[in-house]
Amino acid sequence: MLKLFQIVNSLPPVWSEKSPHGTLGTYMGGQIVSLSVSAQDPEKGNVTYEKVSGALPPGVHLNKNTGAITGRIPDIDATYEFGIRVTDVHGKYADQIFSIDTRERDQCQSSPCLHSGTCIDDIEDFKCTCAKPYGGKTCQLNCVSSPVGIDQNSKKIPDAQMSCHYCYDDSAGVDGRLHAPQGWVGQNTNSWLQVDLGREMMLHAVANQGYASSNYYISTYTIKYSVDGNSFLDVKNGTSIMDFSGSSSVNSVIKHTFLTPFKARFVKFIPKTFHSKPGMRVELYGCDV
Ligand SMILES: [Ca+2]
Ligand SMILES: [Ca+2]
Repeated sequence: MLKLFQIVNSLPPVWSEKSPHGTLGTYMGGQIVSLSVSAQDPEKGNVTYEKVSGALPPGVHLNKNTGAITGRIPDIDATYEFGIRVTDVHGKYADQIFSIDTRERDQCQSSPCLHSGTCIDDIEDFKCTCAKPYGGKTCQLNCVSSPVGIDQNSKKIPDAQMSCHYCYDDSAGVDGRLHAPQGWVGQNTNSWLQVDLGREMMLHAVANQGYASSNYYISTYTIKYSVDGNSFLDVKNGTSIMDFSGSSSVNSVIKHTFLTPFKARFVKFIPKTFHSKPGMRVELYGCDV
């Protein structure tokens, strides 16, 4: 009977005048916040807090026992409005609307792009448009001197991604790595050595050597490239297909920088003129896109 009397006569909690009603402030993306809302029950009993409408910023949470609002502010320009209900032990409640303003942070402010790259701000991120020949997240790489890793000494490109066509004798695609012990050997100008980079890259340069232990080397070769492995384009010098000079001896490394860097996943090396048999070992230089 006493309990029933208490429930009927229990007054709802009252939002604290000291609590920052309405807007809880403006915060920058990435900022860690620790705010709170509070209400007291006239009967001095415990109260709980619950969001009953709207939305808190993603990553920000309300503690139902303490009214604490904590978390990491999202990197976005927005106003989040939400209703919180405070309830006493008798089920009596009071609602209040709150809001939090968030501001996208300019991730370009610290000038993260190197070598005259242009920074573009993004959500929680930035993108660099790099000046030639630089690449990488912050334009930190010189793409002309960044090997993709065909080289025998790094083998970042797995064996399964090296192939060849009209290979001479038991020569295989994997033999075509720069600094490989022997080298890839084709039969004629219908032969080719192919490298699948595993992903699209922006390619800036190429290097080749001849076959190591015989006098097989390529005098000139052409390059075809593709993003899908089906339709290939020629690397051109203006309107005509570019001839790349090979090594004049088997072991010297001859490197060429492409006039225009190109985006590709598959690259074919095609012998055009050669000494004895078309033998070669290759590396490409470039950056991820
Ligand atoms: Ca009460
Ligand atoms: Ca941003």
